[in-house]
Amino acid sequence: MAVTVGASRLDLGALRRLPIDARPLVRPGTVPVGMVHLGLGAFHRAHQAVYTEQAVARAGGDWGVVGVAPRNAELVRVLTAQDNLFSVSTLSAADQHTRVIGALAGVRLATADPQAVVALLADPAIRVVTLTVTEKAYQLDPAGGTLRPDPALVADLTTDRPPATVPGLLVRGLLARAAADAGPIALVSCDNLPANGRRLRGLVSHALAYAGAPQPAVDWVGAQVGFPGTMVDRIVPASTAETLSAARRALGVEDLAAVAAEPYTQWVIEDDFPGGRPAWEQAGAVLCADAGPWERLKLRTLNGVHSAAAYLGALAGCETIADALALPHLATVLRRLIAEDVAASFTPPDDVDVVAYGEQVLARFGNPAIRHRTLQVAMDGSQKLPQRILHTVADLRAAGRSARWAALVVAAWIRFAQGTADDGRTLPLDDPLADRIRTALAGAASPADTVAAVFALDEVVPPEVAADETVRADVTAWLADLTRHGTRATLTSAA
Ligand code: CS2
Repeated sequence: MAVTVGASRLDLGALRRLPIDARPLVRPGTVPVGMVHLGLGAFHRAHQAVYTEQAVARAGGDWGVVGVAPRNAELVRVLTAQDNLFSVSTLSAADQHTRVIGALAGVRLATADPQAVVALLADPAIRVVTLTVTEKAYQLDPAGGTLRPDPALVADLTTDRPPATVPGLLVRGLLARAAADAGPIALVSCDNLPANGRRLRGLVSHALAYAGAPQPAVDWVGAQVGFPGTMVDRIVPASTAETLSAARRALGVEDLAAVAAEPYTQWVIEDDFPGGRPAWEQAGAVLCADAGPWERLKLRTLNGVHSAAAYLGALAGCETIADALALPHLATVLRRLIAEDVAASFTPPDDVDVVAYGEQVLARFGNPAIRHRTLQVAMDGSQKLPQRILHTVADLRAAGRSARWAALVVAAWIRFAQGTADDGRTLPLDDPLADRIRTALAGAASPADTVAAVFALDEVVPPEVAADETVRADVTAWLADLTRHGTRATLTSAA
């Protein structure tokens, strides 16, 4: 549907014209600032922003959020023009509900004014920093979690120039906060990394060491900064023209920062907030001592199966995850992946039935109103595969079990990285390690050579998986099938 020319814009003045149930739960601009969020992408807007607004509406607290976009100048321009307002449309097959969210108290663009971000992190009013910056922004080796700084991060850590990377911003901010003794704070990773709280703590401590930070500052960070781990969940595809049209139909005004999301939402948070936190439990979040089991459940079952559907779907020419789910036999194969491999690889939290959880995940993937592109889920595979699939493989093999279905996902990723779909169309390799992956693939002719070359990428493939001949043979056999017979035939004979 075409955008209506001249439709007025979402901003504070437009709120009173909105349907009552589409208005924010708090009066925008009236909640004092207490939080910074790094990474203003669609996921944040439909997840932490929604929880935080609801927590403040129910329980109060000075938890207005300053949203920092690392690079997206256009989004910051739009949100500024809209008085920091945006809407979330919750979509199911039968229903749409759109509401404007009033959580954001301000927005900043890190590349335009990094010092303002550093100053915020050192501001005693700020006591919580949440992050959704995607896996690659942490600059950690995905398999092992050690720091692999690129030249921009090295410059951030070893020179005085304004920081240009997320770890650079955090380290400069923490050093400024330590120098000002500005009080305790929690840095909360909400990215799909394994043990994300521990990873972020490790990142900060490696980066401080790399920067040669003085011992009193290192001690201050050790004593004053919490790194709670979290499990975050809601399917929120990148916004499209359709997302904006749906928001406009519901609101009667133009919202250029609109997002659309599925109804399901979950947030499990370790309760380690030395400077306090919003009452997120009032908004349905679960606060606990250890989010690890929830995180494994979600990364392996939801995200692992998502990646499986994305690679196999993209190879078969499917545009969206929902289309992929409709491929003959794909759902059967994903059910076997869940029941035979994923469920056998770890102990779930609170006696969750992994197979039932997996059924719910498959139903969510099939939501026809959520047009999540296979290529979006497929991107950054090198950063995602370890926690989504390769740790499942490692744990199954350590227990002496087969990892045959997980091996199919590894093979599908490799075939995807080779760059051609079954119908001959080119598939984009959008990955921070794209050059290394391409170089590895270029020299290999047979499926066995290809798997050997990919298994030699030690920042992606854990050593015990790379050395496992059974896994290597399984991945090679699947890759040979996908190459010779195509995805549909491979699924038919596997199911
Ligand atoms: C997806 C996730 O893009 C991806 O890699 O698997 O963004 C997924 O939609 C979310 O983690 C759901 O909580």
